[in-house]
Amino acid sequence: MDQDHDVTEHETGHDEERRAEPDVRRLVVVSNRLPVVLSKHDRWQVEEGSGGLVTALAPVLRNRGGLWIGWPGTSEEDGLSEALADATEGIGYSLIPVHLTEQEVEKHYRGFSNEVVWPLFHDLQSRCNFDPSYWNAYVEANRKFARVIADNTGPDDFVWVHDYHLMLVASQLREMGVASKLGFFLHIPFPPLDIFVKLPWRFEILKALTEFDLLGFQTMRDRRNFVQCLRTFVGPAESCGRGQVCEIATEEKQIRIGAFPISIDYHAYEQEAGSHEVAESAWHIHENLPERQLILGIDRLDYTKGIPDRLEAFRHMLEQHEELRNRVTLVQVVVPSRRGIPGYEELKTHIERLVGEINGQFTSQTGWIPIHYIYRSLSRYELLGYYRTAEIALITPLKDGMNLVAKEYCASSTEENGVLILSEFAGAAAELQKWALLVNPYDIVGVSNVIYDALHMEPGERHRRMHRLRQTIKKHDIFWWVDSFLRASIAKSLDSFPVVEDYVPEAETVHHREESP
Ligand code: GDG
Repeated sequence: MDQDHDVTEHETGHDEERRAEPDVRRLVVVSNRLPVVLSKHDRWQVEEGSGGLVTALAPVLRNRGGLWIGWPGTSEEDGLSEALADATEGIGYSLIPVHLTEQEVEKHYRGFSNEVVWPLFHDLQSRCNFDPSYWNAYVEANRKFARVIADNTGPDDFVWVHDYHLMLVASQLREMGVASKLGFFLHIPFPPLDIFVKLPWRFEILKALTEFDLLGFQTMRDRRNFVQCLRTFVGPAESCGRGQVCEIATEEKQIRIGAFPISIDYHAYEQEAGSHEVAESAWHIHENLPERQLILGIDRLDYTKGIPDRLEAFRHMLEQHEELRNRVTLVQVVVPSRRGIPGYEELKTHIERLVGEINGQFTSQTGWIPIHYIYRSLSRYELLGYYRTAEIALITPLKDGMNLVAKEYCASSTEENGVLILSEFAGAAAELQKWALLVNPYDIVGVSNVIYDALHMEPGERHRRMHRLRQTIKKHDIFWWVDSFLRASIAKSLDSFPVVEDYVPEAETVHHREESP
């Protein structure tokens, strides 16, 4: 496993600041989805989302003329552009929609993004559906994004594109004559050569990625995989530079490639975990599960998260250690996700069958039920209540770009008595390996043994480990992440985007431009 991700201050790019770079006026963020929650009653209501990315990027966009470009999450266009333009005033940056038809969403988002790239990049090639019509839709949808970017940005803007849905955008922008600086961050892993090689469009994707000026990956392992694929399919590529960011030169181009492990708003989690509402939620959880150690699993419904293997490991532990029955409860939260994509409904059925079997096997006369299964999204207070209450977090993805739940659990463990059990194959393991208990999620006996060890860990050791985990995450939080990406790409730090005095939202102008062909 990858042991080599250790970012030091020196490597994060104070040198970057010294590079002479053109002055960048505005930040333009592009992601598959706009960071808003839309609902329609008589008219559209637009609420700003609350994810980590929004929290981190909003301050750089707000009142600085920033733009966020993305699909609004609906194919219904009536009145939507106006509603988004109105929302701009409230949130302080422009929301610019990329309209996709139902057919495009089907083939670009559900098809190519989630039935080809998602499984392949998580090393699960047997789950891929390499339907050629998905590729055509992916190219077309990326072109639509590129068109909207080209129409709404100028040469002084820095365009930061996010994730695997939009890997072709830079090459299409260059074809359209856009010369602005372009950065890209991949939130999911980049697979090793022998897996990537299976992709029928491997050459096109690699070539397109090299049109970005900076490519960001979650870990050194992902970065290394990318460079190896580049050398194999695009040709000799010289690399130079040590540490987090390196330069790589192909025959045609020079690009910067870096590892930037994404993180969370540590202080927000720490503070909220101590709030009255969270304390109340934690109290209710304890009240219903008295005198038991709580093990927590929280995941989107996804086959990459390793939920069935985790349930089997828990079953194995209860089989081996009768004395733990009645004394330990696994709370498994599964958040509904990607409805309509093949495999997800079957996974849900599989998980629910396993939960039923295990509960049927062990539920006792005293009323103890080994697994509390929750299939819905928790409110923020509930989520933090579970983070604060659980003695152990059991996070065992088969592969994961980073896994933010692991970091959120630690930030919320304000009493520093929780134990983090973490898959070797989560990106977070590279940073947290020294203080988490690492497991191979495929090894059911091994995971079962580690759960047993965690349940019996001395308070002193729990505290020591959790303290170090929290320090690591605190030091490299989401603001550090944005900062190091911006420094590496445009030699600017988070707070060097000037607030525009007398800022007037561009809602009107943006709206008209977006409507133009
Ligand atoms: C992708 C990559 C990478 C979960 N349940 C509830 C809830 N959540 C929130 C968590 C966390 C987020 O969802 C899940 O983030 P993860 O990082 O764990 O996983 P992915 O969704 O797969 O994200 C991943 C990430 O991008 C960022 O780069 O780390 O590897 O796959 O923030 O808190 N939130 C609420 N209720 C829930 O029930 N409110």
